[in-house]
Amino acid sequence: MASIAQTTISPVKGSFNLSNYDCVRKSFDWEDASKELHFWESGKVNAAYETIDRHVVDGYGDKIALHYINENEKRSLTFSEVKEKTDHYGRILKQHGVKKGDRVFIFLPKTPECYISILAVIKIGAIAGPLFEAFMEDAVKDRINDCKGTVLITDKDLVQRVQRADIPSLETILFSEDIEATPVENDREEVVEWLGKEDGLIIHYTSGSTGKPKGVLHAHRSMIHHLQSGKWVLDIKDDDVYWCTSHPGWVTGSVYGLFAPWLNRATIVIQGGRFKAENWYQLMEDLKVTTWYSAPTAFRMLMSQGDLFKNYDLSSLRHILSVGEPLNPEVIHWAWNNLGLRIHDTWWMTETGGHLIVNLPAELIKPGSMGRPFPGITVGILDDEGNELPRGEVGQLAVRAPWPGLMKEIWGNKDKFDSYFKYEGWYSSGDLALQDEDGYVFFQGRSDDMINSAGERIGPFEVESKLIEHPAVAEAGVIGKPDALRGELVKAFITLRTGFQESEELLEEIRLFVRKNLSAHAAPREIEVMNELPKTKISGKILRRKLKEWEIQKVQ
Ligand code: 6R9
Repeated sequence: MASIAQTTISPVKGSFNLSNYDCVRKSFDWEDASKELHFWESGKVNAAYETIDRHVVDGYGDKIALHYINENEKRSLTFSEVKEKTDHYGRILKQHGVKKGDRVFIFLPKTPECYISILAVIKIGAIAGPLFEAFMEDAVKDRINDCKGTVLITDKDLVQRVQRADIPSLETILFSEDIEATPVENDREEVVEWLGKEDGLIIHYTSGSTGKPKGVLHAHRSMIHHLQSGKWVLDIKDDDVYWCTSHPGWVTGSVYGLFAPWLNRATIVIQGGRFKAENWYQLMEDLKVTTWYSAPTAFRMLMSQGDLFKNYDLSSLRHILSVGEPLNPEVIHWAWNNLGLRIHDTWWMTETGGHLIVNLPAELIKPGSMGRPFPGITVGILDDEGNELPRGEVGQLAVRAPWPGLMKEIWGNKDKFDSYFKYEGWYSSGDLALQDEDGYVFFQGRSDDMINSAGERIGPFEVESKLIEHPAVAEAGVIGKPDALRGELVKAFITLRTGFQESEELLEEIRLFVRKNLSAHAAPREIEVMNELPKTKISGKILRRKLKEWEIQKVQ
């Protein structure tokens, strides 16, 4: 059995939305969770309605729905205002002929307009495709082309990265700067399109290890998962000020930055601009943030700033959560010793649509573990034949399927979708883990070549494909190199075409080439030139595993 941390941290005193996990675990039923939502009675399903409009109908229209804060801007909107804006955006989209099931992409920085656009698309029954603001030309183009998006909402700055001529399905580009002032022809028209639980909600692209990013499509039924995990894991209460630091282009930013908090009627914080420790602490002080959901890389960056937190009043903070990459025990101890708060790790994936393994606020935390299965979720650790392994053994982390948040399909790729269900009755995550006697799950790594840098999933294939488009690069193998701050960093091994000489300028040019065409987070931070790359004897495939072994040996 792998060695695991034995120290635990008890819950701090307080009232929690769920305080008896073992009892609830046995009796919990997803159907019951749905009853809170309007559609349970009305039969009319629309996640945007449940997220915003429902609260206005229930008399909470004047409650602050969001605080927006950027270097030179600060504003707030109530639930009524968000409702009106999503209605207006929805009507404009309808005027442009958007219909149920159409794919509408949103390519905007983290602003209220980004959130409003996503909800407006959903409100009129179309499928929202949020794109991360740092994506470059090819990343934007590939995603819209894959599911044939017809409309794009962007701004006059980001539109420069949209190569319209290469996206034949794209009929309309709308600028968020203009939508507000554009008149609608019929401002009485009913905006909400009533749907079924299985209808498409949102599509998130995520990296694979062997191909282009895949479009993970979620259905409206996911809102049950979002609602319930928001209640129990985020522990949202009516006077909370909730801040999720992720952009809605990543699944954490949509599910736990938008849906889960707003389904639970929380006031959310939307923060623009780049990471800066001072600004983050200042924001928490100014807005009296109570609940904060972020990622290990961000916590490690704050930790590296030492006592900086002492300059700020963080007394409103009561609940911290983490996701996306392994959360080091030392980070948990740092927060406990310095902020007096535990960090609650959560494990899930784009494909799972919501939390599956969690640390509930009222439960013991074992630093080093990701927590225990969410009520209603059964985890299995499987061997390569799909048999369950005894507690304490490392194997494939799998989950009994289905559950409400589980993806509906991989866009246009049934084989890929089916590959997640190769063991009868189980969803296979691709992660390796062990589960201890108490049910706590410990992450052990990936079973494939996926890279996790600062919580972002990066497929080596996509980076390799981009590298070899550069005229100097003959072949490329890309791996995640262990890194204290980012978990892993993207490292490329390349061979050069004849006629090219290795030089610092050339390597920098190659790095910028990937950065400019793909995205900043996928650009290799290190590039090493080799005479040849290790390959499999029979098929001649580049052996990423070998490259990784070398790299790890170098570090040790
Ligand atoms: C929500 C999200 C999913 C992959 C997942 C795993 C890694 C996520 C983690 C974690 C260790 C945690 N991951 N949470 N690893 N501890 N608490 O992150 O989705 O971007 O699809 O990534 O991230 O490897 O399989 P996504």
